[in-house]
Amino acid sequence: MVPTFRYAGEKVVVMGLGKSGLSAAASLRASGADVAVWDDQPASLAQGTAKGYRAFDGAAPMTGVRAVVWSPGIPHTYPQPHALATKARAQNIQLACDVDLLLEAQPDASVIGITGTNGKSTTTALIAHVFASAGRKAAAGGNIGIPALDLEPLGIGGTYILELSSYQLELVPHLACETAVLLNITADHLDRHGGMDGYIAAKRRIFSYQRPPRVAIIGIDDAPCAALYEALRRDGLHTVWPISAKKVAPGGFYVDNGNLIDATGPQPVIILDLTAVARLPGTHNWQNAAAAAAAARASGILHEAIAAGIRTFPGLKHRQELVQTVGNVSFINDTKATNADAAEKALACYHNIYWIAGGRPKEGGIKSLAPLFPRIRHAFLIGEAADDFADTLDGHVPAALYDDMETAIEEAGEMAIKDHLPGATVLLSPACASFDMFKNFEERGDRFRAEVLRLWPQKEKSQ
Ligand code: UMA
Repeated sequence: MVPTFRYAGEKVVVMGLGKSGLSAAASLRASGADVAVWDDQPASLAQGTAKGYRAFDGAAPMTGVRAVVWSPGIPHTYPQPHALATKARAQNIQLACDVDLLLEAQPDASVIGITGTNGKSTTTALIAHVFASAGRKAAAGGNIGIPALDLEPLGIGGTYILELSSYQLELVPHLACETAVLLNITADHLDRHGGMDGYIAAKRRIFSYQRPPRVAIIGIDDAPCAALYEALRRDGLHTVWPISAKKVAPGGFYVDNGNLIDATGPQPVIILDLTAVARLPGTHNWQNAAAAAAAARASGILHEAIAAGIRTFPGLKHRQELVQTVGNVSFINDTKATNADAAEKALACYHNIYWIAGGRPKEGGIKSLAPLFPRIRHAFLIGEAADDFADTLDGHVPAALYDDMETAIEEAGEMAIKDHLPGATVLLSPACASFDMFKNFEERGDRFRAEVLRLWPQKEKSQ
């Protein structure tokens, strides 16, 4: 746990008692702060009071409150500000999330921030793995699922590798990354940012107040990021390294014919052949690898050590995770694909796909995936989006609707095993949020893994 002594003896309100709120409350209390907590869900609030925290009295004035630690999932501006956010701001109290408390508490440690619509967890974990295999003192956390204050104090010589969501980027006034990575931008979370401009503005904050050597690493494979890249180059404040998985990126890191290339020096240097790295399939993962290599290089890690780290990366749960193989059928858990753009990345990696999709729909549905429909043998649709997805697939892909994911898994697996097509893949890549049927995407992925292993327990081969 990272202590937050700056707030010792001060009144602090922790708003939201999910993972990050509970972690912040624990650090603050252990550091001597006077902590009051709130959560709009009575059960979550009760969990907090059962731990001995005082419930915040929403009707009382906020006199003497030094800070409000805001959970990133709670709206504070769009679509409507939460009443407590309005009240705090009226008292000139700035909202900040747990990541900000870490940055305040650990000013001597270095910070690498990673954001982007897709791929940020894989990139964060990959950077952390490269640092660990190079013998560097580092810790990864943030949106990846490890609350910032649950990390260890690193101090001087240590590096925090922080996955930052657009929600968190609006709540980190002390952010000052040595190295900041923006992977890509496609529409997501627009309701929380008042539209696309607000979402891009939130992502851009990762480059604010960077500390020397101020390395800005930006994917140039989508229009919003390419425009930001040009703008940062023009402002002259940063060392800007472009990254691409699709084209030559002079002065940056890119992938050509599967080779990851560092072109920041006088001559381009091949770091390694990514086609041989089974845990990073697809061009989207090649972009993640290019970003990770760039971030490691910015911290002085040599090419050989970067290549060794990338080669031995074990992969992440819930992102194209190989759960089981039965004969020639692979069962892949890609529950983290909560929008069409993320699902597209996985669909592009396989042929003869038995696709389990659906959940709480995102704007635009799956129309953008039409070019990949020929890869899908059959769709098994669940959740609130099922009818809409079936309409989009009609005439292109045979589809059936299911009330629960378990039945969809069983039928998808049986059909794939019976069809016996080469490289067949049962792919959970829902292109939807999970909240209509599950607590979160992790629960959806855990249930997929458990059900696959219950139905086909024999582990024949692992990747
Ligand atoms: N709550 C209220 N009032 C509201 C809304 C929510 O009181 O109006 C309460 C809920 O009852 C709940 C708490 O706030 O108890 C939830 O807080 P939270 O949603 O911020 O969740 P945490 O458990 O603290 O998790 C957060 C991140 N969640 C979100 O940003 C939504 C986690 O990212 C992150 O891993 C964790 O902190 C640790 O840093 C998850 C996520 O879905 C993975 N992120 C989004 C994404 O990746 O797309 C941004």
